[in-house]
Amino acid sequence: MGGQNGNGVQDAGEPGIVGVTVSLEDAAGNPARDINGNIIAATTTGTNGQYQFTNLKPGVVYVVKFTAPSGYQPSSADKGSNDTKDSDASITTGKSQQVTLTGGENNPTIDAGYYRPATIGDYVWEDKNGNGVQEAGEPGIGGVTVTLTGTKGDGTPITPITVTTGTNGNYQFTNLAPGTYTVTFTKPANTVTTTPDQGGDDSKDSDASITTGASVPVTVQSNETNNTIDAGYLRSASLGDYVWEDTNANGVQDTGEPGIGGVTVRLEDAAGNQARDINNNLVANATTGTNGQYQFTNLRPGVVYVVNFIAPNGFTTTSKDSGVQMTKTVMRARVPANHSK
Ligand SMILES: [Ca+2]
Ligand SMILES: [Ca+2]
Ligand SMILES: [Ca+2]
Ligand SMILES: [Ca+2]
Repeated sequence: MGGQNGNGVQDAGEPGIVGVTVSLEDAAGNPARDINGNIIAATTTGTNGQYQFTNLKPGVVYVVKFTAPSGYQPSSADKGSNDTKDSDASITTGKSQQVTLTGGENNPTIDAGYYRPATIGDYVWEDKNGNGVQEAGEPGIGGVTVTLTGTKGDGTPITPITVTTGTNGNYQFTNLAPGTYTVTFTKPANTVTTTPDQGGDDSKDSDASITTGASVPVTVQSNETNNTIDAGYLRSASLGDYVWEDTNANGVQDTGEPGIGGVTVRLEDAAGNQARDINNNLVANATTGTNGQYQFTNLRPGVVYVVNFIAPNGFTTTSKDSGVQMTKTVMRARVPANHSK
């Protein structure tokens, strides 16, 4: 009687449920009577889920009523084409169709299938280093919209369900029928989706498609909890911020040393090519403002950036920052320059 895939059909490996109350009623919904006119007592299913009423009267209407066991939900009735393998209990009343027997008949086709609710979750996090793996120091992201769509095991599409992640980044869809579902994450503002399926541990990786935000379809069985459906996002970083005239050439920004405007600053990758931002677009050169400041924003955490300062006319660049491992801290770039006077 236990349905694990929720399709309403008794499949191989789906166990019987012991201790379920089964009663027999007449056409009017009263307790039924046997061939001798005695009221038939309710029974309970045995260890393999089986029950039987014997000594019944031919030619009269009987209805089998199943009482759903605690923690279980009824499978849909009359699925598939084989009455010996389907469920006959109405999901609302627990009652079978009316059955009328002939003398000597044994009808073993009146069955009931139940499932236990399934759960899908459970985490949206900030993938600070952009490696696609949940690690210590990478916090959850709250307020992210997560939507569940899909189809129950009996083929019925569900009405989409939407939840929002809590402050710790957790979410969960509970009380689901066994079935096949897709989880779609809505990307938070100012982030990009990390690459899914990294690192070989599904409980620690991201499952959201970079293009659609959706997971692959996930199938859950009766009573199953799948908490491996997660999404990681990177927040962009920035880098700057100052070019100045090192009047005394000591390499330190001293009081009274002015910023230099109009300096071209090129951001490069480790190979010396023009760098790309968090969205993989080329980063345009910056030019310092009149106070010597510049900034590159919308950069990708976890990749190498090199800042290449192109000395303005009349100045000589005496060193160049290189091999900068991006973090979320803002780098103060120094450009010692000798002003020819
Ligand atoms: Ca089944
Ligand atoms: Ca049946
Ligand atoms: Ca990570
Ligand atoms: Ca996962």
